[in-house]
Amino acid sequence: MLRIRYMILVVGMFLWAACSSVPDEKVTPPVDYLQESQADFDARMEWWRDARFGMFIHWGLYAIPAGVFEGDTTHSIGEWIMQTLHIPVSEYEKLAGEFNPVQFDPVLWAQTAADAGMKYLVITSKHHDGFCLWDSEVSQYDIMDASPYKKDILGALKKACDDAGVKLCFYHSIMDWHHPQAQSINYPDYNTQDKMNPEFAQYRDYYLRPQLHELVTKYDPAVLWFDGEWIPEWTEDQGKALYNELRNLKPELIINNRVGKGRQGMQGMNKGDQDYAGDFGTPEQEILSGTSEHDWESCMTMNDTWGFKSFDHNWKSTQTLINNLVDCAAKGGNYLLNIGPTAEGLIPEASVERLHEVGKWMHINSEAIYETRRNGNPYQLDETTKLTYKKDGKTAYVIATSWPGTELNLGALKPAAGSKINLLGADEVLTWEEQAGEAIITIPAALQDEKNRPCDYAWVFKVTLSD
Ligand code: H79
Repeated sequence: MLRIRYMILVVGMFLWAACSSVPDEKVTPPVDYLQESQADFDARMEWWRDARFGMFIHWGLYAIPAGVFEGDTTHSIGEWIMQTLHIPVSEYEKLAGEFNPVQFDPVLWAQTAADAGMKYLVITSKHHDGFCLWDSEVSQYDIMDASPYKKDILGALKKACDDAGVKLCFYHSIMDWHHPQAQSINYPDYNTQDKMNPEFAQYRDYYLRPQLHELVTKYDPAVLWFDGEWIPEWTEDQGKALYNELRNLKPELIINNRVGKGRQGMQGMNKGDQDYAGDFGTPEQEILSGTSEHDWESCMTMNDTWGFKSFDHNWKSTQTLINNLVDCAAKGGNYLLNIGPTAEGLIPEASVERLHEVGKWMHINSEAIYETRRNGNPYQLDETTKLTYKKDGKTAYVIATSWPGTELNLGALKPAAGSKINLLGADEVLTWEEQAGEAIITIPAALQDEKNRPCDYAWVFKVTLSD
């Protein structure tokens, strides 16, 4: 008995010591992650560079009006409907009471991303409209407190993503049209975006930052993808401070450049005048015209909206999506391809069909995408023939997004002597020879018949560069 009491005492003291040694404030001085070495940066970015392909998900209250609010139609991007149709906060927020996505299937969403070959998924924890997809401790304007659904969407997705081997990441808007100490001050006069909220620091310190702490500590996201940083209240200094604060919470976290004020318009790369906070550039709806020495990710829609719009049927072809993925990889960037699920929780059929086709292509050809890096060699042979290089530099992939015909001239690309070149998805070793210093692959007659090719859309020739 005494022995048990003694053990309880010892265990109790141990627990007390353990708890009391966790201070409210960090006792160790915070690390200055703005001074990170190149080696540490490279190590942290490794999985992200290897991934090359991710899924963007824009999902929130705007999926309910889906482009039409009380008879008014927006011709702009759907998630901006509150702003573009001048809907007062008091009207828009009523949508929360209708948000009940009973058909949301997190396992299906995560599996859809994985099957398409996407290695990470970035979902809107909060878009500019301010509505939150998790039970935020500092907000009532969230899925648990304001909607009839009352389930933790981000929590369910976290589990599903972990199970599917997809890294969960969050988009989070710095701007907030709903919060009284943020941009709701500009409502209902929607055109005074330059009117600063004098209480913005309160929003930042008692709402925005606590929310980000919640997201990082509860869901352990791999990337935080900021947006809405262009508001005049937000400064580069605040961006740097937030970057450092979040990295101190989770050192391996990757954060986009919209955490600060570096980006140059929609092209998304940082201005060159100073070092800005953030790990990668964010071209929006465009792909860089060439390579860059910096990391970057092009985010793009599949139709013309991010958030679901019932009448937007302007879908890009699967061919275009694959061309874009290949173009990004060839130029050393990632491709973040968006879906906008419905208010019921369904991924639009047109998106599902295209993701399925991309997945079939990736099943054969993903080694030409994953773990590739930009290279000093050319990134393309011509407009439709792109090059990727495995990160060890030993293999190049020649990706032809239109069928090359009976021969393929590798131009400036030099295969190793005796390189066994083959088409991915087919074992046959292709003959090639050097003519006037350029390697020319002969493409067999059988492959001239589409039916005999291993895939549609784009064909990959694997070339050994050195042993
Ligand atoms: O989340 C997606 C967009 O909602 C967000 N970034 C991507 C990833 C984004 N925020 N701002 N922008 C994109 C720039 C968009 C400006 C426009 Fe408009 C919105 C053009 C038309 C609607 C506001 C209203 C500016 C002009 C009219």
